[in-house]
Amino acid sequence: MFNKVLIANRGEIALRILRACKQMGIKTVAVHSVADANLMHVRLADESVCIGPNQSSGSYLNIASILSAAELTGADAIHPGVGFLSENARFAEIVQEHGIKFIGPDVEHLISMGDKIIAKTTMAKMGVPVVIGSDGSLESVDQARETAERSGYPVLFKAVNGGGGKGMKVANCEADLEQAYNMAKAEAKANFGNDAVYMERYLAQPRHIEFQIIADSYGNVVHLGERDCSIQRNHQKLIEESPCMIIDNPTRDKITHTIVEAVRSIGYVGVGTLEFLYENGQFFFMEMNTRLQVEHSVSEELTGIDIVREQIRIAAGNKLSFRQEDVRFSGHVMEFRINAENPQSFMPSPGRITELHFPAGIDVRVDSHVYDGYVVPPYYDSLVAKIVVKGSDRNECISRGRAALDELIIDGIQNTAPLHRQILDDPDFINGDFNIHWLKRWIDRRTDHSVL
Ligand code: MV4
Repeated sequence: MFNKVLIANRGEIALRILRACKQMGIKTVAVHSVADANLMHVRLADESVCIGPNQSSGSYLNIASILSAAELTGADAIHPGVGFLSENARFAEIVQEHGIKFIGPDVEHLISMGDKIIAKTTMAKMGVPVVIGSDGSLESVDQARETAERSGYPVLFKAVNGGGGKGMKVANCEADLEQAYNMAKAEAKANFGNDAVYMERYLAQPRHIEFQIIADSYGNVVHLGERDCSIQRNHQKLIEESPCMIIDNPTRDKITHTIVEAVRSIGYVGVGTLEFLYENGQFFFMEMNTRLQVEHSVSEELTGIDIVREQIRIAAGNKLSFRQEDVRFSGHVMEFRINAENPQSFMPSPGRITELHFPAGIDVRVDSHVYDGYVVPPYYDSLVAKIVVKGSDRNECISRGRAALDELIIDGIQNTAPLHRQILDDPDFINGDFNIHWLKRWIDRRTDHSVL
């Protein structure tokens, strides 16, 4: 096992990783920006190093600075957490070249799954269902027209180097095609410096469902079920839940079997997530996240498995500590992301927390780094807490969610808890009648009413 792990991240996830290390008897190094000297995990770590200025570009994204800290403290592994350098193949490569273990997959898989076309082609070859569309990037508008004819309208253009939905353009019919193609190319060029685009059939009302997998270096691959992440706004997830209430067991068994075999075939090692769109009873693979995710807590509560601990054990060359048959999925879990934002306008709301009380009780978990008097800095992601609740079924889970949100007190800054509380009373949400566009429409409707 590792002797000392450097945590190259901040906030709640850095604290989550620190807790796993402490429980495993591993020493910890916290690295932080100037603004983050007062973070809870910095205080709890065995050692800490300031790695740069407030802006992430000079600190949490500063490869040289992080490596110096690792060398200085004699860390034998680096956990990159989520975001920042967690999927950066160059970082992983440099870390390994310094004889330090990168707690994540091989560089090869960071590269292949980091390329959306390669990821899609690879998964399709392994039998994972993908959206029909072009084979790789499009060479001309004529090729786009032929592909659209074959796939069926509506179609969607996506930037090869894109991300976060930027530069996506829908063409509903042949008359729209040329303009959509040209606009997609122009936006791709402007945003990503590469005008290459590809095409997929457009799914109008899908849910976003992702599957958690864990693979060790001995060919053992297990899944921890799915998370329905459809409640999102501008590609920021607000609520995640498991299980997805509209998937039945035969459907789940079929897709998880395919995923596990695909992950084994490509020789992937580590934790990962396969993201799908789900519409009319069918799954379509979108991309693979080759890292720990913020919403991993949902799957942990559903299964009782410590995903971060397993991730660290696997990186150290150990076998998975359980088999698929040992995994028990019990009850229903929801995670509410509490952000330091105005719950109406979603404007960031940094500042000092003047009073703080977190909910607790049976099956109520709060993942948070903040404390009474903590100052939320304006420089980073505004996530301040994840409230994760479990019930024996979805209704009990919702009831516990309402009670937990009612109990939460965060004074001094605005936060998104009131929004979550309202969603939990919405009939569509309660009935499971939603898709990836539901929250935007719900907010627009609510805003219209409050003007009147
Ligand atoms: C799609 C789609 C509909 N049809 N692909 C947006 C970001 C990128 N990761 C995938 N995205 C989408 N791809 C096809 N063929 C709709 C989206 C999409 C979306 C996906 C997941 C979560 C939120 C979303 C919000 C808008 C659009």
